[in-house]
Amino acid sequence: MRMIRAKKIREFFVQKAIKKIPKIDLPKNNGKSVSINKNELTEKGYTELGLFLSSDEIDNILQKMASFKCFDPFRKELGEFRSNEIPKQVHVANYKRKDISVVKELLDIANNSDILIAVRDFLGATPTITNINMWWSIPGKEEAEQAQLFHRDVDDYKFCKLFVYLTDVKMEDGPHVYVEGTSSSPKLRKIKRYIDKEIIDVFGEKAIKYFVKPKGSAFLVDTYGFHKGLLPKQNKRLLFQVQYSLNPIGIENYEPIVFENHNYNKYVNRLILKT
Ligand SMILES: O=C(O)CCC(=O)C(=O)O
Ligand SMILES: [Fe+2]
Repeated sequence: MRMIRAKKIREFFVQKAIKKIPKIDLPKNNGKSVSINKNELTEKGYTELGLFLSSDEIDNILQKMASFKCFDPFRKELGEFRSNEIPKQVHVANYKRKDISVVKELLDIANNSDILIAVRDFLGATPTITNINMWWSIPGKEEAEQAQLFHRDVDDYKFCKLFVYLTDVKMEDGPHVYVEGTSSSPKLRKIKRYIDKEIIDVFGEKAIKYFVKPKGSAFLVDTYGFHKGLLPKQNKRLLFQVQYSLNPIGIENYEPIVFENHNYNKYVNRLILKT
């Protein structure tokens, strides 16, 4: 049975990893200023950044993404398809990292100074962008699958994810769901997908937070704590996500792309952008 490590052991590995990470002066004044409560990220496991993108900024991003195809990471045999021709079996339709990584507006978000500084303080070391992702969650499915069921992410000893909604997300549109306080809880250490009852029995219904928010809203989440994307019933949800970690994620196959004349920090971006 695969288990997550006890808190003290995890903390030991975090400190060991931190010692090897170069201390870097992160670029200042990159992008808009945003106030971030990093203590809340540590204590509750999430913190909200409020309305981060305007409708016009989102439209511009969608226009730039329009020519890119999607794929279902759990049904690779379906191949690639456009976002307006998603096969009916598909629960989540992801864009490819190499396509997302050419959109400057998205790299700007990932490299926002205030976000990088808050994440550095949370991690205790210079962050590495270990994933940059965007996907549609599709309504009308019978049953939740994969990340639509409660789980902990176990990608590294310490990491967090930035979520930015690119569509309005009401309760019927598959909000992100987080169980408050579970990023520091040693309970339920077996690595598996959990049904709602198992989570409620241990943490209580009140700990469950639904991110019902308008498009443009952003939040940082320590997804080592329990979370899921609720199966959407009504509308499809588009999410942009950036993952920040201490170390590269073992199972990822990184193919950094060439991006001319950027001012982003080379170390932070080394897995996605060629130096
Ligand atoms: O779709 C969501 O809201 C959650 C997805 C998830 O499990 C993750 O990003 O780690
Ligand atoms: Fe997850």
